[in-house]
Amino acid sequence: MATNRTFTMIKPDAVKNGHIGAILEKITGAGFKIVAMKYTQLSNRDAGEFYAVHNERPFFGELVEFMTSGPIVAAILEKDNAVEDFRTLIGATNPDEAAEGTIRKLFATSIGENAVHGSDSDENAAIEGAFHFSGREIF
Ligand code: DAT
Ligand code: MG
Repeated sequence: MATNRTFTMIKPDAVKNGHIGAILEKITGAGFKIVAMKYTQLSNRDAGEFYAVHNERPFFGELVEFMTSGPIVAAILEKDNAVEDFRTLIGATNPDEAAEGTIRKLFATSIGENAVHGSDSDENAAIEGAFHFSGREIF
């Protein structure tokens, strides 16, 4: 059975472009409750660990460089069917392929700088949430 939490980051491109407020409005407007949130910046080590599954991919260096290039907003979100519904809300990895009205269609710059992260499974949602938040930061 699907759990009811997912993990997201508003990535450095969207923060730099002034989209934090609009993205949070899309998220809460779609029925997600914010149960943890922080404004922070990833170190090289953080980003390398977070994206370790991609470390053999040709874009890994660029990905780490981009994800550490400025502050991000990290959050844990709660809703029924959170992981799947949030992936639908953000749209495809490549904004050119993302459906109209999705967060990536509206706010992403490119496939590499694509505005938001969303966990791809319940297991990863739990791992990613725990990577960024301690128990007493989750409400
Ligand atoms: P998603 O973020 O949609 O889960 P992913 O897990 O396949 O996508 O990749 C993680 C991030 O890596 C993605 O958000 C942006 C970057 N990325 C993926 N594919 C890429 C590519 N072909 N070129 C550049 N960056 C890419
Ligand atoms: Mg992914």
